[in-house]
Amino acid sequence: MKKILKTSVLSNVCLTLCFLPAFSSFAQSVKVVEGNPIIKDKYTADPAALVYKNKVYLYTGHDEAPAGQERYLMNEWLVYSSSNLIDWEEHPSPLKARDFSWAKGDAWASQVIEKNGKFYWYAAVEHGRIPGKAIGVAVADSPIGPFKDARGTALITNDMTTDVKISWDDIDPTVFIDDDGQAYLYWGNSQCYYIKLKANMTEQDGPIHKVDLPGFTEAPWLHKRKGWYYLSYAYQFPEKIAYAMSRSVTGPWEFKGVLNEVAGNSNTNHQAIIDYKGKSYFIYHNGSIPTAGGSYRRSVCIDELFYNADGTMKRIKMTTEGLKGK
Ligand code: FUB
Repeated sequence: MKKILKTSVLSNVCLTLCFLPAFSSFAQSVKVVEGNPIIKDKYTADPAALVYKNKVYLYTGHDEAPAGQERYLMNEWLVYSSSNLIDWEEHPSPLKARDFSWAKGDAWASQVIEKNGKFYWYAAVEHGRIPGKAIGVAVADSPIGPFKDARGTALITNDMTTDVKISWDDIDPTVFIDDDGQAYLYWGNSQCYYIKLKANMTEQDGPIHKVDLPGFTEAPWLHKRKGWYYLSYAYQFPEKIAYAMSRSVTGPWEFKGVLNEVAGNSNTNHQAIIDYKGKSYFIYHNGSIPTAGGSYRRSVCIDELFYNADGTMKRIKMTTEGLKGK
């Protein structure tokens, strides 16, 4: 039987819960939280969110660097689900970097999308043989996994993109399926790239294209609303989030300026944008857990996102209260 805690009495408490037959997996706990950050018992980063069957699935990286270590230590991804964006249920880690047999580690940013009842997870990792970061694809029959490598090889490797002379330009995949069913993968650091995906979601269809965006650092996120395509991304460094708009998923993109300011004491910001139950939300990370929070021990937060009548987005107001009481 599922137990529910009263927020006012037992905040930040994990409970062992019941068996969830629908997904053939054990739910580990319910996070009863107040405000931002929304996950307080682990450091979480690089949020991606999926709305599926009236629930939101939140996929994050897991910052495991001990206090004082000023570099990323990320071995696995985490998944949480919620029906109200306040109470988050944690599920077992559905994917680790080393689940890609060709990868040697670094569970960096990722995104999951659903197509025809299957869930495709595009994730950046460090390649074991081809120097640099790479993007793999994992697949599952449920949004909480278990996920398995869908190809046995990387979809994108560093030697496929030679314009930028860094080894980490092939990171931060965002995936989007347009109204005609065509899927696109955007990604990049310093240079933004995109490809079309074949209908099987696991293969490249055609060449790699470059997208020129002012101040592009990394973390592209594509979404569409009322005939406008939005390409938001981490801008400059330390990162703000800026965005561009277009009438086509492949551009041309018109730069619209800053959407979110530097997120406190984190030099990265990494956003996801969703609509859920009639409202829009901006999900990002900062370093706001007081013990050792910072650029390498980050925490996922959610605040509301509002649009202007002309389709542009209003500047995000990052709050401590988050969605509590809304
Ligand atoms: O988490 C590792 C890297 O930090 C991500 O790939 C970037 O988006 C930044 O958040």
